[in-house]
Amino acid sequence: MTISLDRETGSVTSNVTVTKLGGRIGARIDGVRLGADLGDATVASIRAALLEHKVIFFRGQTHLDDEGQIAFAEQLGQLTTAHPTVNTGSARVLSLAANKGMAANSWHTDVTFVDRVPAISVLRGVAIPAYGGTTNWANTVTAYETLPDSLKALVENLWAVHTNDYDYAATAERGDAVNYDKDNVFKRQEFTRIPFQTEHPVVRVHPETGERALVLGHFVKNFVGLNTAESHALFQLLQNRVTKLENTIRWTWSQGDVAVWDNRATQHYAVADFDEQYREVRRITVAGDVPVSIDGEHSRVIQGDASAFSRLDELIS
Ligand SMILES: O=C(O)CCC(=O)C(=O)O
Ligand SMILES: [Fe+2]
Repeated sequence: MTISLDRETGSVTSNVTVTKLGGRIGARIDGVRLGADLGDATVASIRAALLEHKVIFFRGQTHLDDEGQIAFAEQLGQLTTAHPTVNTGSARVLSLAANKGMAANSWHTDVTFVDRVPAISVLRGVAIPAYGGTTNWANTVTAYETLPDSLKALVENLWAVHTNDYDYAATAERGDAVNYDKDNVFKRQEFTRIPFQTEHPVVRVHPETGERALVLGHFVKNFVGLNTAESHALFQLLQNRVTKLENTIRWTWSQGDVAVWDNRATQHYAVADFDEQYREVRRITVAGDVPVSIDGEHSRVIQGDASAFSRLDELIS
Protein backbone atom coordinates (compact mmCIF):
# COMPACT_ATOMS: atom_id res chain seq x y z
CA MET A 1 0.00 0.00 0.00
CA THR A 2 1.30 3.44 -0.87
CA ILE A 3 -0.07 6.45 0.93
CA SER A 4 0.55 9.77 -0.70
CA LEU A 5 0.48 12.78 1.53
CA ASP A 6 0.60 16.14 -0.18
CA ARG A 7 0.74 18.87 2.37
CA GLU A 8 1.17 22.62 2.25
CA THR A 9 3.52 24.02 4.87
CA GLY A 10 3.46 27.77 4.30
CA SER A 11 5.14 28.25 0.96
CA VAL A 12 6.86 24.87 1.10
CA THR A 13 5.10 21.88 -0.40
CA SER A 14 6.19 18.47 0.83
CA ASN A 15 5.45 15.34 -1.11
CA VAL A 16 6.06 12.47 1.26
CA THR A 17 5.26 8.93 0.14
CA VAL A 18 5.22 6.01 2.55
CA THR A 19 5.60 2.56 1.00
CA LYS A 20 4.96 -0.43 3.22
CA LEU A 21 7.70 -3.06 2.87
CA GLY A 22 6.50 -5.94 5.05
CA GLY A 23 3.29 -7.27 6.55
CA ARG A 24 4.29 -6.54 10.15
CA ILE A 25 7.14 -4.05 10.04
CA GLY A 26 8.96 -1.61 7.81
CA ALA A 27 8.27 1.18 5.30
CA ARG A 28 10.31 3.28 2.90
CA ILE A 29 9.79 7.02 2.78
CA ASP A 30 10.45 8.95 -0.40
CA GLY A 31 10.15 12.61 -1.25
CA VAL A 32 12.08 13.94 1.74
CA ARG A 33 15.55 15.47 1.81
CA LEU A 34 16.52 14.99 5.45
CA GLY A 35 18.06 17.86 7.40
CA ALA A 36 17.07 20.81 9.54
CA ASP A 37 13.73 22.63 9.34
CA LEU A 38 11.66 20.00 7.56
CA GLY A 39 8.45 21.73 8.57
CA ASP A 40 5.72 20.57 10.91
CA ALA A 41 3.71 18.66 8.32
CA THR A 42 6.68 16.63 7.09
CA VAL A 43 7.86 15.86 10.63
CA ALA A 44 4.31 14.79 11.55
CA SER A 45 4.17 12.50 8.49
CA ILE A 46 7.52 10.93 9.40
CA ARG A 47 6.47 10.45 13.01
CA ALA A 48 3.14 8.87 12.04
CA ALA A 49 4.89 6.48 9.64
CA LEU A 50 7.41 5.58 12.33
CA LEU A 51 4.72 4.80 14.91
CA GLU A 52 2.79 2.70 12.42
CA HIS A 53 5.64 0.81 10.70
CA LYS A 54 8.19 0.77 13.60
CA VAL A 55 11.21 1.19 11.28
CA ILE A 56 11.36 3.54 8.29
CA PHE A 57 14.04 3.89 5.64
CA PHE A 58 15.17 6.92 3.64
CA ARG A 59 17.32 6.22 0.61
CA GLY A 60 20.08 8.32 -0.89
CA GLN A 61 20.58 10.96 1.81
CA THR A 62 24.19 11.32 0.71
CA HIS A 63 24.17 15.07 1.41
CA LEU A 64 23.92 14.40 5.17
CA ASP A 65 26.88 14.89 7.46
CA ASP A 66 26.85 14.46 11.25
CA GLU A 67 25.44 17.96 11.75
CA GLY A 68 22.63 17.39 9.28
CA GLN A 69 21.80 14.03 10.85
CA ILE A 70 21.68 15.67 14.29
CA ALA A 71 19.51 18.52 12.98
CA PHE A 72 17.07 16.00 11.51
CA ALA A 73 16.97 13.84 14.67
CA GLU A 74 16.38 16.88 16.91
CA GLN A 75 13.01 17.36 15.23
CA LEU A 76 11.94 13.95 16.57
CA GLY A 77 12.71 14.81 20.21
CA GLN A 78 15.38 15.59 22.80
CA LEU A 79 18.68 13.85 22.01
CA THR A 80 20.67 11.67 24.39
CA THR A 81 24.44 11.77 24.65
CA ALA A 82 26.17 9.33 22.30
CA HIS A 83 26.14 6.46 24.83
CA PRO A 84 26.00 5.94 28.62
CA THR A 85 29.46 4.31 28.77
CA VAL A 86 31.25 4.31 25.42
CA ASN A 87 33.43 7.34 24.71
CA THR A 88 32.89 8.10 21.04
CA GLY A 89 34.78 11.38 20.93
CA SER A 90 31.48 13.11 20.15
CA ALA A 91 28.69 14.43 22.35
CA ARG A 92 25.93 13.05 20.13
CA VAL A 93 27.29 10.66 17.51
CA LEU A 94 27.75 6.95 18.18
CA SER A 95 30.00 5.74 15.38
CA LEU A 96 29.94 1.99 14.81
CA ALA A 97 32.87 1.05 12.63
CA ALA A 98 34.05 -2.49 12.02
CA ASN A 99 35.98 -4.54 9.55
CA LYS A 100 35.49 -7.90 11.24
CA GLY A 101 32.34 -8.82 13.06
CA MET A 102 30.66 -6.35 15.38
CA ALA A 103 28.99 -5.98 18.73
CA ALA A 104 25.54 -5.50 17.23
CA ASN A 105 25.21 -9.00 15.73
CA SER A 106 22.83 -10.10 18.42
CA TRP A 107 19.13 -9.21 18.80
CA HIS A 108 18.68 -6.23 21.09
CA THR A 109 16.78 -3.05 21.85
CA ASP A 110 19.17 -0.14 22.33
CA VAL A 111 20.37 0.71 25.85
CA THR A 112 17.72 -1.22 27.82
CA PHE A 113 20.15 -1.51 30.74
CA VAL A 114 19.15 2.01 31.86
CA ASP A 115 15.71 3.07 33.07
CA ARG A 116 15.16 5.77 30.39
CA VAL A 117 15.27 3.52 27.32
CA PRO A 118 15.82 5.64 24.18
CA ALA A 119 12.68 6.34 22.16
CA ILE A 120 14.10 6.51 18.64
CA SER A 121 17.38 5.69 16.93
CA VAL A 122 18.48 7.38 13.69
CA LEU A 123 21.18 5.41 11.84
CA ARG A 124 23.06 6.63 8.76
CA GLY A 125 25.03 4.41 6.40
CA VAL A 126 28.49 6.03 6.06
CA ALA A 127 30.65 3.21 4.61
CA ILE A 128 28.79 0.22 3.25
CA PRO A 129 30.52 -3.00 2.15
CA ALA A 130 29.93 -4.46 -1.31
CA TYR A 131 28.12 -7.43 0.22
CA GLY A 132 26.78 -8.42 3.65
CA GLY A 133 26.26 -6.09 6.61
CA THR A 134 22.48 -5.91 6.36
CA THR A 135 20.45 -4.95 9.41
CA ASN A 136 17.26 -6.69 10.58
CA TRP A 137 14.47 -5.29 12.76
CA ALA A 138 11.70 -7.14 14.60
CA ASN A 139 8.34 -5.79 15.76
CA THR A 140 7.94 -6.32 19.52
CA VAL A 141 4.30 -5.15 19.48
CA THR A 142 3.14 -7.81 17.03
CA ALA A 143 5.32 -10.30 18.92
CA TYR A 144 3.21 -9.59 22.00
CA GLU A 145 -0.11 -9.39 20.15
CA THR A 146 0.34 -12.78 18.48
CA LEU A 147 1.16 -14.62 21.71
CA PRO A 148 -1.48 -17.18 22.73
CA ASP A 149 -3.52 -16.08 25.75
CA SER A 150 -1.62 -18.47 28.02
CA LEU A 151 1.71 -16.81 27.21
CA LYS A 152 0.21 -13.33 27.41
CA ALA A 153 -0.94 -14.16 30.94
CA LEU A 154 2.55 -15.38 31.78
CA VAL A 155 4.43 -12.28 30.54
CA GLU A 156 2.00 -9.64 31.75
CA ASN A 157 3.23 -9.95 35.33
CA LEU A 158 6.81 -10.76 34.47
CA TRP A 159 9.78 -8.44 35.00
CA ALA A 160 13.33 -8.80 33.71
CA VAL A 161 16.69 -7.53 34.92
CA HIS A 162 18.65 -5.81 32.12
CA THR A 163 22.37 -5.08 32.45
CA ASN A 164 25.26 -3.84 30.31
CA ASP A 165 27.31 -6.59 31.98
CA TYR A 166 25.04 -9.30 30.62
CA ASP A 167 26.24 -12.85 30.02
CA TYR A 168 28.11 -12.56 26.73
CA ALA A 169 29.01 -16.24 26.71
CA ALA A 170 25.38 -17.25 27.18
CA THR A 171 24.40 -14.93 24.36
CA ALA A 172 26.88 -16.71 22.12
CA GLU A 173 25.35 -20.02 23.14
CA ARG A 174 22.00 -18.70 22.02
CA GLY A 175 23.51 -18.57 18.54
CA ASP A 176 24.54 -14.93 18.45
CA ALA A 177 28.29 -14.67 18.43
CA VAL A 178 29.55 -11.61 20.25
CA ASN A 179 33.32 -11.49 20.22
CA TYR A 180 34.93 -8.54 21.91
CA ASP A 181 38.25 -8.84 20.12
CA LYS A 182 40.45 -6.00 18.94
CA ASP A 183 38.51 -5.55 15.72
CA ASN A 184 35.15 -5.16 17.29
CA VAL A 185 33.18 -2.02 17.71
CA PHE A 186 33.42 -1.68 21.45
CA LYS A 187 35.64 -3.22 24.03
CA ARG A 188 33.66 -5.00 26.66
CA GLN A 189 35.69 -3.26 29.34
CA GLU A 190 34.58 0.15 28.11
CA PHE A 191 30.98 -0.95 27.56
CA THR A 192 30.74 -2.09 31.18
CA ARG A 193 32.81 0.79 32.61
CA ILE A 194 29.82 1.97 34.65
CA PRO A 195 27.67 -0.97 35.77
CA PHE A 196 23.97 -0.50 35.07
CA GLN A 197 21.10 -2.76 36.11
CA THR A 198 17.42 -2.01 35.64
CA GLU A 199 14.24 -4.03 36.12
CA HIS A 200 11.79 -3.54 33.26
CA PRO A 201 8.32 -5.02 32.82
CA VAL A 202 8.42 -7.66 30.06
CA VAL A 203 5.29 -5.99 28.67
CA ARG A 204 5.41 -2.20 28.43
CA VAL A 205 2.67 0.15 27.31
CA HIS A 206 3.92 2.37 24.49
CA PRO A 207 3.67 6.02 25.63
CA GLU A 208 2.48 7.33 22.24
CA THR A 209 0.41 4.51 20.72
CA GLY A 210 -0.82 2.73 23.85
CA GLU A 211 0.25 -0.56 22.23
CA ARG A 212 1.75 -3.31 24.36
CA ALA A 213 5.30 -4.36 23.46
CA LEU A 214 7.68 -7.05 24.72
CA VAL A 215 10.83 -5.64 26.34
CA LEU A 216 13.57 -8.24 25.92
CA GLY A 217 16.81 -8.47 23.87
CA HIS A 218 20.39 -9.34 24.73
CA PHE A 219 20.76 -7.11 27.78
CA VAL A 220 18.37 -9.35 29.73
CA LYS A 221 20.22 -11.10 32.54
CA ASN A 222 17.35 -13.00 34.17
CA PHE A 223 13.66 -12.78 34.93
CA VAL A 224 12.76 -11.61 38.43
CA GLY A 225 12.06 -14.65 40.64
CA LEU A 226 13.38 -17.20 38.14
CA ASN A 227 16.75 -18.91 38.30
CA THR A 228 19.31 -18.82 35.48
CA ALA A 229 18.19 -22.03 33.77
CA GLU A 230 14.51 -21.07 33.93
CA SER A 231 15.28 -17.56 32.73
CA HIS A 232 17.30 -18.90 29.81
CA ALA A 233 14.52 -21.26 28.70
CA LEU A 234 11.80 -18.65 28.92
CA PHE A 235 13.96 -15.98 27.28
CA GLN A 236 14.59 -18.31 24.36
CA LEU A 237 10.90 -19.09 23.98
CA LEU A 238 9.91 -15.40 23.92
CA GLN A 239 12.84 -14.23 21.79
CA ASN A 240 11.92 -16.85 19.19
CA ARG A 241 8.53 -15.18 18.95
CA VAL A 242 10.11 -11.75 18.47
CA THR A 243 12.63 -12.85 15.84
CA LYS A 244 10.37 -15.14 13.80
CA LEU A 245 11.16 -14.11 10.22
CA GLU A 246 7.60 -13.05 9.42
CA ASN A 247 7.94 -10.57 12.29
CA THR A 248 11.06 -8.93 10.82
CA ILE A 249 12.33 -6.75 7.99
CA ARG A 250 15.83 -6.80 6.52
CA TRP A 251 17.51 -3.75 5.02
CA THR A 252 20.33 -3.92 2.48
CA TRP A 253 22.22 -0.66 2.92
CA SER A 254 23.53 1.77 0.36
CA GLN A 255 25.77 4.60 1.42
CA GLY A 256 23.60 7.57 2.48
CA ASP A 257 20.62 5.48 3.55
CA VAL A 258 19.04 6.45 6.87
CA ALA A 259 17.05 4.02 9.04
CA VAL A 260 14.88 5.36 11.87
CA TRP A 261 13.40 2.92 14.35
CA ASP A 262 11.02 3.14 17.27
CA ASN A 263 13.23 1.66 19.98
CA ARG A 264 10.15 1.18 22.20
CA ALA A 265 8.59 -1.24 19.72
CA THR A 266 11.50 -3.07 18.05
CA GLN A 267 14.65 -5.12 18.37
CA HIS A 268 17.42 -5.18 15.75
CA TYR A 269 20.39 -7.25 14.62
CA ALA A 270 23.27 -6.26 12.33
CA VAL A 271 24.57 -9.24 10.35
CA ALA A 272 28.34 -9.77 10.59
CA ASP A 273 28.80 -11.35 7.16
CA PHE A 274 30.95 -8.77 5.38
CA ASP A 275 34.34 -10.43 5.92
CA GLU A 276 37.24 -7.97 6.16
CA GLN A 277 35.45 -5.08 4.44
CA TYR A 278 35.13 -1.77 6.23
CA ARG A 279 31.63 -0.87 7.43
CA GLU A 280 30.62 2.27 9.29
CA VAL A 281 27.22 3.46 10.45
CA ARG A 282 26.52 6.40 12.75
CA ARG A 283 23.71 6.66 15.24
CA ILE A 284 21.95 9.64 16.79
CA THR A 285 19.64 8.70 19.65
CA VAL A 286 16.40 10.37 20.73
CA ALA A 287 15.68 10.21 24.47
CA GLY A 288 12.79 8.16 25.82
CA ASP A 289 10.86 7.92 29.03
CA VAL A 290 10.86 5.19 31.68
CA PRO A 291 8.77 2.17 30.59
CA VAL A 292 5.44 1.59 32.29
CA SER A 293 3.83 -1.83 32.84
CA ILE A 294 0.21 -2.70 32.13
CA ASP A 295 -0.46 -2.03 35.82
CA GLY A 296 1.09 1.44 35.60
CA GLU A 297 4.32 0.54 37.40
CA HIS A 298 7.56 2.15 36.22
CA SER A 299 10.85 0.37 35.59
CA ARG A 300 13.14 0.28 38.62
CA VAL A 301 16.82 1.23 38.74
CA ILE A 302 18.92 -1.30 40.63
CA GLN A 303 22.33 0.13 39.80
CA GLY A 304 23.70 3.09 37.83
CA ASP A 305 22.68 6.70 37.31
CA ALA A 306 21.77 7.47 33.67
CA SER A 307 20.95 11.15 34.16
CA ALA A 308 24.05 12.20 32.19
CA PHE A 309 22.83 10.11 29.23
CA SER A 310 19.40 11.69 29.07
CA ARG A 311 17.41 13.98 31.32
CA LEU A 312 13.85 12.92 31.97
CA ASP A 313 12.80 16.47 32.82
CA GLU A 314 13.85 17.69 29.36
CA LEU A 315 11.77 15.26 27.33
CA ILE A 316 9.76 16.91 24.58
CA SER A 317 7.62 13.99 23.61
O1 LIG B 1 25.28 -1.73 12.63
C1 LIG B 1 24.05 -1.70 12.51
O2 LIG B 1 23.48 -1.83 11.43
C2 LIG B 1 23.19 -1.49 13.72
C3 LIG B 1 24.01 -1.17 14.92
C4 LIG B 1 23.17 -1.00 16.14
O3 LIG B 1 22.83 -1.94 16.81
C5 LIG B 1 22.74 0.35 16.50
O4 LIG B 1 23.06 1.30 15.78
O5 LIG B 1 22.06 0.49 17.51
FE1 LIG C 1 21.61 -1.25 18.42
